Amino acid sequence: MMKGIFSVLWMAPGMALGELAPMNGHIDILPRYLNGQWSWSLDAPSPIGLVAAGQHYFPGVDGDFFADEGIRFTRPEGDFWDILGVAEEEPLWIFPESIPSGYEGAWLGLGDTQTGVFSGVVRLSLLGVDGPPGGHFTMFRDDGAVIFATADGITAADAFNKPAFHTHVSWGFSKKGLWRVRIVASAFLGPGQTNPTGPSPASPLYFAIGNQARWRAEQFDAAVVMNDAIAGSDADPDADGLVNALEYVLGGDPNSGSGVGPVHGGSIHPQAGMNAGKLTITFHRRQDSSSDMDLQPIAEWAYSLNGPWIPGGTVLSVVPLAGGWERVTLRDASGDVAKFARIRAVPVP
Ligand SMILES: [Ca+2]
Ligand SMILES: [Ca+2]
Repeated sequence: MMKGIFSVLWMAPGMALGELAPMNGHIDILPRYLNGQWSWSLDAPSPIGLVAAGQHYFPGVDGDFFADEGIRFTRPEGDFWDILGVAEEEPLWIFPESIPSGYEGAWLGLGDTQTGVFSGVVRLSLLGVDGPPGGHFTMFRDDGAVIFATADGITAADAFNKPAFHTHVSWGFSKKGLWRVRIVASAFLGPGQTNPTGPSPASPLYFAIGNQARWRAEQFDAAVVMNDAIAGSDADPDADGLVNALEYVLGGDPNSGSGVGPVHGGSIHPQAGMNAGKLTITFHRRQDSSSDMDLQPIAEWAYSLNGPWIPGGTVLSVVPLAGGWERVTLRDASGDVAKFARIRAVPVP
């Protein structure tokens, strides 16, 4: 996986920087060539309509596709599907080529080619994919045609002669997280295979799978969103002592040192207290504890700052708040009296 080395390529004229915005529904990707220059656009349902590429992300929910909960599938049996980069029976996440009626997620096609501009096809090549370490991206069609696949490296074979008409494809990812897929277009202006256009700038397409990745896409602008040193789980870009993973689970703003959570309006720093002679800790968490949430906060207790840290606690109160949040107070449940308590962000099982 390459990181960050092409960050100037997508700052093409007319593309503004800013936080990424979600885009759902039927979306067509349009490489276009006008006045000797390539550009990339996205054609989305109203009210978004036609916009320059590079400013939106496609949200994916980690839930069973067949139960209408999200875009999680299971890798089929058979050696052919090794190309997806996951073992048989393992999960993978697919923005699908074909959808059931009423589907509200993002499904992405390649739009109609401009008429009267090119001689022959528009060739799309995979320039690079950034995403979770060890993850793989595959673009394929339901008939089994593999168009792009990173599990066997990115080579000249990762190319597609796009038909003139609008066509949909599946976009598969082997891990949850935030992904950037960059595609380059080229074509001939003719007559025949003459007058090549040269390659287009790379189009960044952002896919955010799982609640934490969607949160990341909404918190950081395109210039830094793929930079783990700023937007990654372990980073603390606002230097308030809470790494982004803790900002995420406690409802903080990763770009502000404010101690008040912008969504739930309470303290993002856990508060210590006493109840019946025992230590308590109060913190905020999401009411949703589905796998889509990725991380959740748990309380741990210790007699010394060096540990051992023992997870658990007796629930004293759970107060529902706006925006799907709640405020929780736990009390030390040990026989002795703990002197220290902390909150740790752990994966949702
Ligand atoms: Ca922070
Ligand atoms: Ca913060």
